[in-house]
Amino acid sequence: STARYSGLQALPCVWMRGGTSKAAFFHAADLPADPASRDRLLLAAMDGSDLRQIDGIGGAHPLTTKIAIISPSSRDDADIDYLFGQLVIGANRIDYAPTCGNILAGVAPFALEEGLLPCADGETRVRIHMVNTQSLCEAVLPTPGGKVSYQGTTRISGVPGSAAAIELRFADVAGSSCGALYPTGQAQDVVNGVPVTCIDNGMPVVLLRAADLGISGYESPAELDAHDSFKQQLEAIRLAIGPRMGLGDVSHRVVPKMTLIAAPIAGGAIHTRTFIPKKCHDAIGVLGAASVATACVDPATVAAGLAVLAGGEAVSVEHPSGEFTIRLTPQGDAAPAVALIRTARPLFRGEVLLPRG
Ligand code: NQM
Repeated sequence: STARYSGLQALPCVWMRGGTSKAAFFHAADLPADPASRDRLLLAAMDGSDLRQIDGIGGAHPLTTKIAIISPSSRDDADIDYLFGQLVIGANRIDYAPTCGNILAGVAPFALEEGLLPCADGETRVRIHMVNTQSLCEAVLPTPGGKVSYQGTTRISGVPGSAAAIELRFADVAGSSCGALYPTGQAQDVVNGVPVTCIDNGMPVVLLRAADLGISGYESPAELDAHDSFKQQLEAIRLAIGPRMGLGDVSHRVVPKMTLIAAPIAGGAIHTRTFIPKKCHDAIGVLGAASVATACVDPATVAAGLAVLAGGEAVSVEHPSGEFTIRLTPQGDAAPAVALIRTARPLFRGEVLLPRG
């Protein structure tokens, strides 16, 4: 499936923006079936070893060095399988523990454009099996005249301009990685003297009140990234709680994400700074936001007293570059169902070239 190019190996690839992230999309069929050989190829394509990723196409930031591997679904209740990989820059490894809800927004356009399933006339629903967490998402996107449409009036914080809306619906993502909505068995724990809420409604997240760590929670991401003692304290809490969340030793993993919360300042429900897990996010992840929103509607979590709930199903999560609205629909005793809007766009289609062997 790969072709020669002046002694280099050529691998078909689509570079895609999904929400506020970017990823290299590959067909599983174009990659080696053996995971070790596959990862060697992907790490060479992206450059996993260098912080600037100078010898590959990765974007030298966790949000722009992501990988999506796509195939027809192995499940009867899904159309497409989506395996997500987070390249850990400089560590030369790919973490398959979490999924990514931003890159998920690009999966349906990729699958339709690449002919993996047909487009309906009007709108198309694509049932996506998120292989990392073995959970399902239904993506709904406009396909007027049986073609994917990227133009539209939907704006999302962190992306310039407007585009067509892609709706993502998740009925059952609680405990996606940890097995339970509250992986430690309770809505609050105390770690190294700091009260936290560990929650997984699609993404394992640890919520902490910024004030409990001696910061306001309104600092810029750059300011927080430069605050060494604070970041050491945050990482110590993450390493201590990871095993109690059922994630094992998380020293080389990108989960759990750490979200600092503070009172809202822009009409939303909560204000956030999220670490993924060591670098501060310029916005917030999709399923990370879903987990944070879910914590906000439960008075037993550390968000109680800070979260301002407007009533209704929309929970607006404020972040450094705007807000992210998560729609939470109650489902009896189960965790609430999650729905949200993203946009996505293919940026480049071609072949990534690799040294042979
Ligand atoms: O939480 C960043 C992103 C993400 C992941 C991260 C995401 C999600 O913004 O589902 O979207 O948490 O590392 O792409």
